[in-house]
Amino acid sequence: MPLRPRVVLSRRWPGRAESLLAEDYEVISNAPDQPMSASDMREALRTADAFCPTVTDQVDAGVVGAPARRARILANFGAGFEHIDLDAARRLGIVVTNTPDVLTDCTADLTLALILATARGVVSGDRMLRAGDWAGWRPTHIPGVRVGGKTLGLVGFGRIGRAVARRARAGFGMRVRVFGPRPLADEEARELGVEVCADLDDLLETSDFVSLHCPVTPVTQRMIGEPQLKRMRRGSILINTARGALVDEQALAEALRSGRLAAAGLDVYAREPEVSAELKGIDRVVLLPHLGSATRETREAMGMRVKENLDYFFAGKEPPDRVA
Ligand code: 8YV
Repeated sequence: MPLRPRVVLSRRWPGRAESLLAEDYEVISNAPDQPMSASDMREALRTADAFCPTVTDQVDAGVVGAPARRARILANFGAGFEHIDLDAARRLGIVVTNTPDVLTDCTADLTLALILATARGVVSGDRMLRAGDWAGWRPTHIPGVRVGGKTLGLVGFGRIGRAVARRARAGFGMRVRVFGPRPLADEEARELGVEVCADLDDLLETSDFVSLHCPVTPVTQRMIGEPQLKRMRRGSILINTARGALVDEQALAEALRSGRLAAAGLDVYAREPEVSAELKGIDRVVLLPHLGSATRETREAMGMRVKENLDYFFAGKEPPDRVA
């Protein structure tokens, strides 16, 4: 094992996380903080012992299979890892890790922020006031919808989905219905205070708010398309803090224009950082630039979680968050 393994970071990390990493590793940081090209990433794998990508890096088979590769671990800075070709990594015996848990609460908080923002005109009100269009209080101004007592449907019920359910129930008195790939025992559902839907259609047809909390896989890609949007209640709201590729964005724009959906709150997009001009043209959509985990505390914790995985790996032990 190298004395101070060389680690390449694909983007700048918060200063504190970079400094702590540098105590035990030779850290090659990305000073310009621009996304790395495929050839930059291949070079990183050729010259370093570990590479730490983020969601902005397409670590595909061409990158993973870089000739004369030295790196034996890809320690992702982030929970989602659909941008890494896990099969190629497995074939080549490269370990892949991620950073679950540490971003659960912040991503759940942002989900609630989008629920409230879309339901209560938080962004449109701000926009109107700054434009000088506020003529004063009146009973009919920006009538939002009440969140308490409404039904929230959670598609995917892992760590983040559960954290959203807790907040929505305890904080806002919402009824929570869930649908996910793993069966939920009746007792667990009772304990969590959620109702289990028979299938996705059942969830879509019975929810006032639908919020997505599942990873992108060949099965879930574009799982919310025109037929699914048509099943949603008239006047309902779609929230997505998971991945843009789960949604057919053109069909979503159409559902908003037709009035089937009252609003949408999005933090993620199919082709980031591009955002569809159609969606940008619709006022009732609140658009955020992928901020789910964007708190100082969480971004530092993500860096520390990457370090923990590297520490285990370079000590010859199984990293705690190994995904391949
Ligand atoms: C991260 C995320 O900041 O962790 C995830 O899956 O979506 C974000 O909150 C991003 O992925 C960093 O790689």
